[in-house]
Amino acid sequence: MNGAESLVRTLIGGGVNVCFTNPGTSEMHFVAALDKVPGMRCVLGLFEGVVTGAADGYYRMLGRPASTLLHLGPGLANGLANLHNAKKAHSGIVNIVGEHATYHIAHDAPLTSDIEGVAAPMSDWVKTSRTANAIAADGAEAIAVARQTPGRVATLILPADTAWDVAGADGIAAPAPRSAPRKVSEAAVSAAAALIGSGERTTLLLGGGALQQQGLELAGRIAAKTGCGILTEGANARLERGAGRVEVDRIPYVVDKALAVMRAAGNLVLVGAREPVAFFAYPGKPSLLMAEGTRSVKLAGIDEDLDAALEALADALGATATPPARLAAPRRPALPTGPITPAAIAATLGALLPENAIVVDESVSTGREFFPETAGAPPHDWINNRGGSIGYGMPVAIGAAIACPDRKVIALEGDGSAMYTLQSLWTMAREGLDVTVLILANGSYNILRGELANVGVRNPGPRAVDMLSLRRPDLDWVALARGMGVEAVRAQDCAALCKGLSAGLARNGPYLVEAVL
Ligand SMILES: Cc1ncc(C[n+]2csc(CCOP(=O)(O)OP(=O)(O)O)c2C)c(N)n1
Repeated sequence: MNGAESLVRTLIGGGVNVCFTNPGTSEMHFVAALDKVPGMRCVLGLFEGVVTGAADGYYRMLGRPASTLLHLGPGLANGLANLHNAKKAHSGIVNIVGEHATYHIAHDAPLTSDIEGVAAPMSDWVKTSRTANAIAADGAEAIAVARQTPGRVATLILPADTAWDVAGADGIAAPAPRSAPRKVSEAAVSAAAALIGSGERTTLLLGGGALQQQGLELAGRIAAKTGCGILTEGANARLERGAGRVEVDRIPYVVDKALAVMRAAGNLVLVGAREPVAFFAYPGKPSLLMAEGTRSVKLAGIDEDLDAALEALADALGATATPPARLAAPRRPALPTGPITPAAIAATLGALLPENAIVVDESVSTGREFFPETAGAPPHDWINNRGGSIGYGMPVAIGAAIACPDRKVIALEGDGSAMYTLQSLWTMAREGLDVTVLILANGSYNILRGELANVGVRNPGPRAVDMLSLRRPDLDWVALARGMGVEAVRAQDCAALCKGLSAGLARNGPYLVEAVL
């Protein structure tokens, strides 16, 4: 057995059995090993941002890392933006990055670069495996790091000679068992209970694993008993919502709207969330989205057992048996008619979302009001971009579809964002993934038009305005999708949108609807 096979066996033995790849010469032994060892699902992405984003989406759904295979420093660099998003979402990923043979690096060949340096900012752990004998143990360590609570990005660099040399005796290492998340202290529970019981308006700000059914239900009980509010951060790695679940709002993106929400929220009890911060600084506006005079208490951090923390808090407040507040009643809006507007898209989604859908939301400015209209749709998951680097949506949809083949994935894509990683469509077609992509075709970087004004630019000139336009030429999403093997349709009004979306939802495979706004 060579080092590459030793690593593949270690990955599969450690429960990492999906590999999103974009290989090159230095990874050829790893690629060859994929055929020697049964049990690894291998998925090719035609750009590394697709590969890393897919691994992020896979983790978000299963809480289990996939691996990537990336080609030296440049391949890793191409994947960094979506690794950044994955890191901000606390997704566990095992990146395997090929490297030149150890003795070749000194010659500064064209593809030589400082891979550890490239990896460091978007990884939680980086290691170069120096020998075929070491690779199994290094691979096991990478898996153990990636599957901690919360998940972490582990980047393992695999020199070509480490991959092709003969590995040690059995060549497989087992990762250290996953340790249970830390339990919160009694002091944290009593401080949170005291704040909620203080008589001042208080809100539970939930994040991470607290956004799944058990945590939400406990928060709903606490809210019912005490009258406190419940809110989530602006972007969630995965939120379980829909009819019968505790309904929660997100903090809005726009600072003034966020501040109004936070004024109403009052003091905060943080549960897997941090004190909220504005995406950007704007002249004369605060960075921290906390209303003046309000305080926060941390009940539990992202590395702690959030459900247990909420359970302890519910217990301290005598709320464990209180029926949860804010359960969303089943509700479907009527299908809209006329031209396609953001509000009409919201209603169409609310009317058509299938049960158990996974919504990957990269709708940017079009989707700001999607939540109220979809809150009463059948239970579904809602995924946001926590890193703010656009181009995450379709790759994450790939990973979610591979993680959950029995569920419909719906990717809501601003046309500007979708262009970053449109190669995703080819992978969806090749793997037959059950993803319906809805392109929100407003022909512009619409959000940035508002941002020009928000940062204080008055009367922008034609050059500035042109930098925010996707016209000259117009994008033809139906042609782009068909060119990559995905069937597609253009919708110019609500009737066509409903027909197109219904067609996508009815089939078992990829489909794209271009909604012209
Ligand atoms: C990697 C990266 N580059 C640039 C940006 C800045 N940016 C934020 S939103 C946006 C445009 C998004 O356009 P689109 O997806 O069409 O949504 P819309 O604004 O029209 O709603 C850009 C360029 C970013 N967030 N990330």
